[in-house]
Amino acid sequence: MKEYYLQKAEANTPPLYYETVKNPKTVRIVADETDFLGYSAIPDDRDVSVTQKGDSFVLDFGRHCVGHLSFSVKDNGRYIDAPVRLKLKFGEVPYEIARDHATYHGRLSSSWLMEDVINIDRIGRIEMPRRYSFRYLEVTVVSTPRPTCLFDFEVVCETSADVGHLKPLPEGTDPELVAIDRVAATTLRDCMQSAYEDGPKRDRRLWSGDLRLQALTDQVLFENNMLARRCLYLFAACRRDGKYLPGCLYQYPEVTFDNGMEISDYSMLYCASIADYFDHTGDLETVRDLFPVVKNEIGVALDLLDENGILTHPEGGWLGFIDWAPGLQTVTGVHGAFLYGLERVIPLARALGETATVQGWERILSDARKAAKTYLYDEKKQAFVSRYDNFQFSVHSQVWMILGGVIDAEAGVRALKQSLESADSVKPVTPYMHHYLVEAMLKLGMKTEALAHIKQYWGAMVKYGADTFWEVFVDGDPEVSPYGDPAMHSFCHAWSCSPAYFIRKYFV
Ligand code: RAM
Repeated sequence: MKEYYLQKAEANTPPLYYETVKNPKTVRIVADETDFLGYSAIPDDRDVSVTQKGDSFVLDFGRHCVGHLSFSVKDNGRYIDAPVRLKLKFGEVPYEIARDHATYHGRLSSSWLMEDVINIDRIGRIEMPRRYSFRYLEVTVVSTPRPTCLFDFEVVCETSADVGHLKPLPEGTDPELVAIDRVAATTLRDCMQSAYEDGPKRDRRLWSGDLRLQALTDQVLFENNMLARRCLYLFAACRRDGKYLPGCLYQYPEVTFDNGMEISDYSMLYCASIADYFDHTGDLETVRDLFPVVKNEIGVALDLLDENGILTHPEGGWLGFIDWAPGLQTVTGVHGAFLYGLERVIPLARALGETATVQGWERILSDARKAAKTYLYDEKKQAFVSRYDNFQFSVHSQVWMILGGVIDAEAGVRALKQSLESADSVKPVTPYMHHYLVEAMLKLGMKTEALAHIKQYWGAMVKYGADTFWEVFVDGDPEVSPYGDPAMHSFCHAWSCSPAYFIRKYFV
């Protein structure tokens, strides 16, 4: 089956579209306390056409680019008789240019920080072999024997998004929503490559949790069903009997993954992605191909139900993801994601004529919801707080229980509002978790609150000048970081593109 899935993935590799971005402007990066990360770019009218050893300038390409950089180098009348050594530093946001990489103290490898030193032995056109993700480029002339001219910088941007397919929002749409939708579309565009990458700056991996939100949002923006299909098959190729799928996979040099990267909530969301894909395309053939994987994922979860019927975490692997909120307890969230995924795949079984499976899953879903109400809900508090999560009170638990269909709308609104208003509850830190918060609000009929939340949360990033939405965002607290250092953050992170989905589906 693996070979078949790989072939299908290969056959669904989408074409890339290219666009050249030229004529960057020279800017200066300056401290700016009104900016979220403390820096912004202002025009620089210095003449940088001839440079000497030690000179440095910053270029602004005017938009977020994912692609290959090239530029020209020539002498200024006298032969350059030694290599020209340049340092190139790339930033999606001004902060990354301002930040001294030597002070990086995060957990992930510093080699992700986008910086290269190159030696030019022969002047002419220089084509950089790596793909970068950036808007700003700092060029430092580390060494040159004689005055050197650096010019005609350009980027050939690449994406598998057909931007011609993107429809403008109807005339008269609230300008705040238009701005949020535009940034969301740019974010998704730049994460769409040969797979839905999580972020083109860093991991460049296909994560199932991110895939779900990207494919869903893509349905209302570029509609690259081929890419969605490819990604579903790529994961299927990584399936192992009796184990959850890996939470992420690598495409190159061949499709592979790390052991120990199983993430139970992500597995359920992978199943939900197949349902999303089916709802959008009606492509039953693909569902039939992928259904053994769905059955495997659900089967693994069922084996992990404890004596109370609550989903426990697998040995090894991650203890559920849910969000990067520090110290978050995830049993309730993971159980909710299981209910959510299971509810979504029942119609798939029905469409395939698997009657016994439908009946079995319906019974399990109902039992697992009852178990959640019995063991995860605190009647006194009127919210989901339990010993399973060390009695931690979080927005996350309420959201996933609502999405899992455990309580009715009235009780759901009460629990959710309580968790949002409480000073002691754990709050979401990623746009990814904020997506599910908005989804829970919509499920409860809180349409006004959902819209206000989109404007407040994603709208705040737009006000800070975001070209693309960020991986992590807690307004007023730029230091919140899953990696121990915001320099590692991806500032074009696909899981934050979903307000476009909400806007186009519910608010225009
Ligand atoms: C990070 C990435 C990715 C996410 C995982 C859980 O490495 O941000 O998008 O899915 O965490």
